[in-house]
Amino acid sequence: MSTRVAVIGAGIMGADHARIFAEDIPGARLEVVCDVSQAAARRIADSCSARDIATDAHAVIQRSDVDAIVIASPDNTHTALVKEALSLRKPVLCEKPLGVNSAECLEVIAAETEIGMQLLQVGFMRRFDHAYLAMKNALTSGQIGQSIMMHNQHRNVEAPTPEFSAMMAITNSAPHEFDAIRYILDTEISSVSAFQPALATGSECKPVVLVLTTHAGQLVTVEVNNMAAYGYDVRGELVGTQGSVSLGHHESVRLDSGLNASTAYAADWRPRFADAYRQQDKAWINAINHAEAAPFAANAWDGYCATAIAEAGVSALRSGAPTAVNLADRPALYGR
Ligand code: ISE
Repeated sequence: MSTRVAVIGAGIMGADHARIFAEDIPGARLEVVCDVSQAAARRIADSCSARDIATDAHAVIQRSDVDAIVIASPDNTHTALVKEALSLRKPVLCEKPLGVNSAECLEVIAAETEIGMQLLQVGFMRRFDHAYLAMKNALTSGQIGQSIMMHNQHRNVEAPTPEFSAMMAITNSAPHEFDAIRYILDTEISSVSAFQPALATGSECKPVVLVLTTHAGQLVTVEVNNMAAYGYDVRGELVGTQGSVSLGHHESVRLDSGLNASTAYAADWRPRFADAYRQQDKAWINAINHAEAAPFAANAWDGYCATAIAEAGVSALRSGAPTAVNLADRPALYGR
């Protein structure tokens, strides 16, 4: 059985997903690449041997030769497209963020709850990363005792655009951490405080340090730095009562040469998380083909929580005060 997939959005992530479906996933067939730019859709479709291209996402979702949809279009288009796919009971893998605000995410939750089954997976691929999985395993196996603190660093070489602000770093970059924290600690976030260096850096996007408290009582830090300059670098440490576990180094190769040892940094997140994306997409197709939930995957509730935490982070940065994360009631469809 082959699931016929349409990828909506032929930007960086759409192109990556298209390639993964074309090359790496038995049980899936890349049917359509859709983008408002026909040339972009054509370029990706040709390089991935997709059967067809399109420029109208709504029409693609309706097509009878499309079974499942990957949404990698601009953030502000996500929820409308997700809701359209859900109304036709078509499974969706939606890139993060699920919505640009929590109200949008709640609309998706309402739509899915009405259908009564989970058809949406949110693209928090770090859940499939071997290092994050090992971190979670160190905790659940009891090796580090009880978790008390988690430290996260998320550094990009530079902001994607000159207007990209610190607020946008909280809503666009940090949700990966928000999701990983909830996933690993298995608790919700209670409050967020936000801090920035006072000195001028010449960038719109000065680093932000967020301090989060959890329902279970842990203290968590998140540094989001979109002017790191030296390379893409994600670090993390989970500190327990009996030990600590850290994400390993970003590269597996160390070069020893000229009286020096060095490792290379990638320019963006794709090499670091290439395998996680692959595993995520594979799990999504496997779940569709076997009509079961993908283990580890983020659902609509997780997408909503990440956006709600980001909102609290933005208001904490604006006000300078700790901000509570007030979540809606979790529908039974999403477990306890
Ligand atoms: C980007 O949108 C991503 O999703 C990447 O995974 C993340 O590392 C980067 O900071 C974001 O801007």
